[in-house]
Amino acid sequence: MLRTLLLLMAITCVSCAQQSPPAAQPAAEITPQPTQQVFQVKGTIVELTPAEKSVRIQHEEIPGYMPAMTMPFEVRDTNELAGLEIGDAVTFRMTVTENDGWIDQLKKVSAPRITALPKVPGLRFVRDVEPLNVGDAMTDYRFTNQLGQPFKLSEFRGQALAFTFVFTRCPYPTFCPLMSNNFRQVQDALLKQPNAPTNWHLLTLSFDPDWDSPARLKAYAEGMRHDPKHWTFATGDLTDITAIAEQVGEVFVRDADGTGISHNLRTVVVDAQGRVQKIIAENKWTPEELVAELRRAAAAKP
Ligand SMILES: [Cu+2]
Repeated sequence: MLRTLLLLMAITCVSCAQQSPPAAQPAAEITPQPTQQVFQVKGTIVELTPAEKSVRIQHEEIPGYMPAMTMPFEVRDTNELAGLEIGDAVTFRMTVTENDGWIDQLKKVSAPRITALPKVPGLRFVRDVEPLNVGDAMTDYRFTNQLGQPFKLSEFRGQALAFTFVFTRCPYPTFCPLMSNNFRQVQDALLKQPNAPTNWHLLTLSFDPDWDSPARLKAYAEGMRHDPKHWTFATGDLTDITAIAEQVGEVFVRDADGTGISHNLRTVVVDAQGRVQKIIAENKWTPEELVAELRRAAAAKP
């Protein structure tokens, strides 16, 4: 869908260019990268973590790109965070490329400061699970794959398993699309490496089961060029998805208008003996690291 949008934008730009006289064309110095999109966005600061070059913002809808949601953004120049506080209304420029996204030009605006954090709609309580730690036996769950077939996590026993969470409508390049692109690189690397193990599997779980039907997941999986023998996409009962998410620190909250989902990221490696080997937070990991974890997990002995 993003590609269609970019294509449309490119078409629009071409038609503008044809209408303007050639002399008025800006020189090459302002030529943006072809796949770069820039948006002017408004929002409210929810969390400031300058050490991680990150600011969590409850942002308004970005028409044509992303519904309103609360999410962390990378701030390349942390000097821009000076003087900003939680609750400040801000405007900023958001730049997204095919694989990256960041914000700059953060400016406080004189909107009334909110005194309380935004109310979280649709919070679900599933408290009958314990958090999982490294070394724990992975809890068994039953989900449904992209072909509509039910399966259990315990069926991957004997294989190294990495699972992560996405929702297929997530557009922001450093969030869900990055998790899927990383998984594809892991898949391709393990399929190509001559001495790689063969007992490994990737699992992408949707936390948007209302929208992400098996058919939609299948289309998404094919877009990712998945090898169905090694990479499963799954949906399931929201109670189960919430429970497994909660066990590994994955949090997702549907936004008030019902289309966006605010969420963090977790990627979990379970070894061939069914034990949790690693829980990787957020998006700073590389495909190479996950390949190394899976190779170790595939060789796990009792
Ligand atoms: Cu996402």
